[in-house]
Amino acid sequence: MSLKSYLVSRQKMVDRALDRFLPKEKTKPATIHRAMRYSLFAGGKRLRPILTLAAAEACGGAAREAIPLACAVECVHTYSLIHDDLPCMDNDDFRRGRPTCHKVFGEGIAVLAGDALLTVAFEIVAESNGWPRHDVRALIRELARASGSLHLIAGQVVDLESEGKKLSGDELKFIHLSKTAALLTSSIRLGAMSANATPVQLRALTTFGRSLGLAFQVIDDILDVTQTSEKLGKSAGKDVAAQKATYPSVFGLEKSRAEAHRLTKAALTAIKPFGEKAAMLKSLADYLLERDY
Ligand code: GRG
Repeated sequence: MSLKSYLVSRQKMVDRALDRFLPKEKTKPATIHRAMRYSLFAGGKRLRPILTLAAAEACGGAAREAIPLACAVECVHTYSLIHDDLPCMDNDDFRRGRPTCHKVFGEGIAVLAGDALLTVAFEIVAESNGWPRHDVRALIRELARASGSLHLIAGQVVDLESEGKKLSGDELKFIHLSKTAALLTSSIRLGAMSANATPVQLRALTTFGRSLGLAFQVIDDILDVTQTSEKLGKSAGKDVAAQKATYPSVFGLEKSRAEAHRLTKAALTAIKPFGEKAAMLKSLADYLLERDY
């Protein structure tokens, strides 16, 4: 299967399942369910849930077994975007090609829509059966750690506290590892866990996820300076305007591009032992690197 058909088929699978897991728009109180669905179905790339499915397949599992975990990860990701866009955080008006949640529903409902998406993510994971090597507790712990104050929230805190400050390369890497790579790595690990992955498989995919997650953020930083808002579906040039430390601002564009290549290569080396079963993970990593910049 070509990467394009894979992406389309897996996006549809994820969207259908998300629609089943989320309360319907008219469920009372309708405002909150409309707001949750507004952001969740706003046209995200579904990168993280697709990585969950591809990792399950790389470990010999079936995408349908991994679907609840894939949906849970997308709910956490969407919550983080809604909260990140709030005026008290990054203050953004535009996300996934449309006005941000708080612009449409107001700040109070946007905060609650984020809270509700984070909560429903754990409800979805809790409903899965678990697997012999990875029980439901392990799955919940995995997602909780990636989303908590040592990872996703840690990255956001340091990011908030660093605005306008000059950061070292290590400080920048900490933000990127926490804010981006942790949830992306967990998406992959959860997929592997749904295929009853061995410790060796899990370790290899963790290395893959960490390098891919960092590469993804370096590329995202590059795109923020090289692309238009229209193309990105979110406000371009925001990092520069907010005097945020980014890979290009700390290391320059050329070094950032070289780093994205190096990290992608490291990611690909980690999944070599999976052979053909990891073909989609490999294509996805290549595709992310070659995003139009
Ligand atoms: C509010 C706890 C909390 C965390 C916010 C996600 C995040 C942390 C901030 C958003 C800004 C940012 C640059 C995050 C890094 C991760 C990233 C590049 C998110 C965008 O992911 P994509 O491109 O988005 O996969 P779509 O819309 O396609 O899902």
